Amino acid sequence: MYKEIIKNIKKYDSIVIARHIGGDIDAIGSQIALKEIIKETYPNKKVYAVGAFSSRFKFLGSLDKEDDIDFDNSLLIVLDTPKVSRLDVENIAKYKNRLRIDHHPFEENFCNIEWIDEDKSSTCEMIVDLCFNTKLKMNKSSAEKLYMGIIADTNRFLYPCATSNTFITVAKLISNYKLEIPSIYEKMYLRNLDEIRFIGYVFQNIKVTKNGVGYIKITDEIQKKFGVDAASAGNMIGELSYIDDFIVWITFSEDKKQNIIRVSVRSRGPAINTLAMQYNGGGHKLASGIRLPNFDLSDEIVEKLDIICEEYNKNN
Ligand SMILES: [Mn+2]
Repeated sequence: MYKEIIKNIKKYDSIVIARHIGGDIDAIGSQIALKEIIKETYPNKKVYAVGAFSSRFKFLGSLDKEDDIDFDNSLLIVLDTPKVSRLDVENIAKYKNRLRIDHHPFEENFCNIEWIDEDKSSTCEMIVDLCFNTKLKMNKSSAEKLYMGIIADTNRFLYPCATSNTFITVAKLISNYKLEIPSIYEKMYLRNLDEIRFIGYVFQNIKVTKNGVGYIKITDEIQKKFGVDAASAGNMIGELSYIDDFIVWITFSEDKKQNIIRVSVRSRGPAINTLAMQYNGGGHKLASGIRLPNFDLSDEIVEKLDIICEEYNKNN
């Protein structure tokens, strides 16, 4: 697979790198890092990292527009995206040649070459492996972004997707590129007091069902009251791990700008991605996301999760 990927990167002078909508640190980090890596290895190639920019992740760098791309003669590399409908790119059909690198559970095939590895913590970990096994060259900047993606998707090695291989990869990355961990964590985790007070609100107000589903609806009004944005509200899910009363936890946060409700679900036991798929969402077995038009279906989803937990409790 490594050979096949390199062969294709070599073949094209123009390469476009895309990833899922609502890009997170793993998606945008792997995207911008891979662009830097290809530029470092093949300085004459044109490389574009495309998709919506999020000022929240400005420490990862900036993105390019899809203008003046010669689609017929470009290679599209899709990162961290299990479904074509989740892709943040104008029109995938414009690209004849597509390559995908992803660690989500397989959902559908939409590229001619696909490297899918569910056992990898993150797409960033896959890109590091790709570099360590080929002549693709990282530098300190790309290594730092890839490290950030691994840290984000494992929640600082808290989640079970962090395997012994992840630790080996990360150790090599830190020592080869002399990564300065305190400054990286400062970029990723420094927060203002408004956000911390908002976390306090979430802890105070989250409810729990009979069978262990923690749930909270975070309206636009609440976000305004605490001076946080929809992205911060969506990120609250990461704060709720290791609460003994929850087996599954879910946040519904209103995004007034996009006119949607961002839903994040996490589990410590039962798989929740099949339920997410029923609502046009998806993701990993224990970590999924959904987008809803409004709060109408939220109670129904919580009820279904409660049934999933009831089943799970019977058997465990
Ligand atoms: Mn990811």
